Amino acid sequence: MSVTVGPDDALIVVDVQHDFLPGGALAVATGDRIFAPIDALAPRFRRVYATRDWHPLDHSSYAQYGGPWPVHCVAGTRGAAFDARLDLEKVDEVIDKGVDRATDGYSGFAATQLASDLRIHGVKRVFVCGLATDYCVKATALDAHAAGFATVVVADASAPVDVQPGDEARALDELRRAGIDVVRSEDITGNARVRV
Ligand code: VGL
Ligand code: ZN
Repeated sequence: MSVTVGPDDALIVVDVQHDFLPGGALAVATGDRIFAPIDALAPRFRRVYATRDWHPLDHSSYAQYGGPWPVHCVAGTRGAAFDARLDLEKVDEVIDKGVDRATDGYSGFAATQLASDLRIHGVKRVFVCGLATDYCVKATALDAHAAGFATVVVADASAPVDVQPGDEARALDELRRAGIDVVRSEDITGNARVRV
């Protein structure tokens, strides 16, 4: 299946932060694979969003508060900062999520301005990529679809935590069943930033 980037499309790059990359507190082992595909994709979109997991020190997702995760992405720390390999020149808007201790913040749409900002800019379809496929990419894509945006997940521009082997495949299946297209970046054609 091939899909062509047009003027009503936006790219949402999820949580490309130190703590989710090798060496980080909640590292995605294959996380480095996303940079080349994202670099190739981002310049072709008229609008690019980057989400950031941005938690308080007492966030409810941390193990010491009964949650599933080690402390990660504490607001303002190096672990929460974007990796320098993400070209912020291509990013139009940064969306912080999981800012309240009680919201897990997996989705870029949870308690943020993302949906209204997309609508203000006339976006009809979103392409979602980043970290991690089986958590925040999945949740963001499901919420985008539920909010009425056509939704495409770019599998190779994303990478999974894979707490259990097979979590990535299960997440992609769940997305397809919800009506979301799952593609690889080589199947994406077009460039909304050049006149054709
Ligand atoms: C994420 C676990 C906890 C993610 C965020 O970005 O996928 N995963 N917080
Ligand atoms: Zn988190």
